[in-house]
Amino acid sequence: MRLLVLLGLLGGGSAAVPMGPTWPEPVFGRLTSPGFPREYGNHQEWRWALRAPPGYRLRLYFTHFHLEPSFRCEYDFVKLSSGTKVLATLCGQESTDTEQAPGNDTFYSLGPSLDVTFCSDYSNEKPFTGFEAFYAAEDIDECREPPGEEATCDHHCHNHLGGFYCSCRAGYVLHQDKRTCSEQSL
Ligand SMILES: [Ca+2]
Ligand SMILES: [Ca+2]
Repeated sequence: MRLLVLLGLLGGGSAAVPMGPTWPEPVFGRLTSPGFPREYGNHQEWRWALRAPPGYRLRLYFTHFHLEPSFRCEYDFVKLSSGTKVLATLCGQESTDTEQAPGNDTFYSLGPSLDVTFCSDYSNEKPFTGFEAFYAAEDIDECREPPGEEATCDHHCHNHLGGFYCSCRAGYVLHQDKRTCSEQSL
């Protein structure tokens, strides 16, 4: 019997990795303007369509930002959008009343998609070195609802990577909608 157990252990050691839920591929990377850290050219138009697994969002921040400044960023710009919603249009080097530069801000997608566009116009008054940005997918904490919005769960909310689930206090049962708690009928 003991020998069988030992053989079993040895066999297990060489067996394939047990099947389980597949971990989402890590999503992360670096984006730069063309030619970075050298100056970027005129007439550039680049677009990156970043996608996170379901239940995740994308976080992006800049480690370098130096674009031609212009009123409302009409000349050269980096635009961040999620679906049809524009999150930011960025240019220059420092924010002013009418233009936004990223500074130390961190940007988050709404849902799993983040589109980054870089455009330059036909001229630069002096050389500009462009941008460098890093992004990564991170879990959405569904249990942290913004103030003023209805709670995700009636009673207890449990966040996990890629999703969440609800549970109820003793004496209550979870409704089929997986969010509502109703008193247990005897
Ligand atoms: Ca320009
Ligand atoms: Ca989650």
